[in-house]
Amino acid sequence: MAGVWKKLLFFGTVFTIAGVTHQTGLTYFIIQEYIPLTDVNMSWVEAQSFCREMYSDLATISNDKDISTINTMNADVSFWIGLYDDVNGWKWSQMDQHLEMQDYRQWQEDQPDNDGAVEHCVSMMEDGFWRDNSCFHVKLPFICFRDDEEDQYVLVTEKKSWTEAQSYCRLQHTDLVSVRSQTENQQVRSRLQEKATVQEAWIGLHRDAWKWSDGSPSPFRRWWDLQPDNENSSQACAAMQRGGWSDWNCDAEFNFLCQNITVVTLSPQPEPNTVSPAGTRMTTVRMKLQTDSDLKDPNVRHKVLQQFEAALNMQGITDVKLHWRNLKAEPQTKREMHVEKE
Ligand SMILES: [Ca+2]
Ligand SMILES: [Ca+2]
Repeated sequence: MAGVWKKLLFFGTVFTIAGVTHQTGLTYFIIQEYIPLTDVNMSWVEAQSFCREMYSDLATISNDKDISTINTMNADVSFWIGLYDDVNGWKWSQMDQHLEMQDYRQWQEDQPDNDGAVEHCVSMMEDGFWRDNSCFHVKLPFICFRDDEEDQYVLVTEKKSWTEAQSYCRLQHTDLVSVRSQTENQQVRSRLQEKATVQEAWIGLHRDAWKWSDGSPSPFRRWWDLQPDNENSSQACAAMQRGGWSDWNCDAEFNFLCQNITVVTLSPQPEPNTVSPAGTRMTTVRMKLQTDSDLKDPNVRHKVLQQFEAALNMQGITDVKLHWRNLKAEPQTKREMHVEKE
């Protein structure tokens, strides 16, 4: 069943080159191929599993060119992409300084709610319970930790954003405070209660928001106006429609966009370039392709050549004609490519 999908849908795939790097005589190409799944609706997690099983992952979209490529493949429908809000990715500011991960949490009822999709930092109320707030737009007093056995907790009553508070604590003391147990929570709460004017203060808990399923660090985003909004505090997965993105409940069922990543390794050949009688220089390049795509498919092979040619052009090498040459003694996936330069 899944195999049939792959075969039927493969016709609609588009390749783009995601990156070219050089490393000690070898050149690596990473070819990203988008595969739209338009005949099936799944939740985001189901779609992710499907893409990981059949291809590489749900799609990462890294630039305007990717958007244009995808727009030629999909009409008005909504479809999942690989972007998700890591709502459980809480970490302590001090973890950056190798503090051990702890699971202790003291959330207020109905928190964290990521109201408006902008709440990625945490404050403590005077009753000792926590809630999430905007790291940039909300200004609060805060509690720093300092490495001093006598007096570890410093309440700063000046109101700052979480990010400003973190910088202040790191500069003046050690860091924003970590709260890793009921005992520590009580100690920090006591410090907060010492000032009657302070009802709420930043602590060191925070998280990153949107992440790509394949781990790509790409910061590219193409949200529609007023999105993401985390409507009803229940939206943590991104879908694309008509070129822009919105956040949706991850249980919604949509079409989706997978990606296949092909890693192409070029090995330099030992023999020198040969010049044909007609004056054409012929270079043989051995390529190793790591891919789930069917390299016996002429369509796939043609597209790999196209992308390779585009990559050569980007490096100022033009007027080349590329051909595949099969090597009988080698496994199916190892082939040589001819580069003719006129
Ligand atoms: Ca909140
Ligand atoms: Ca939304």
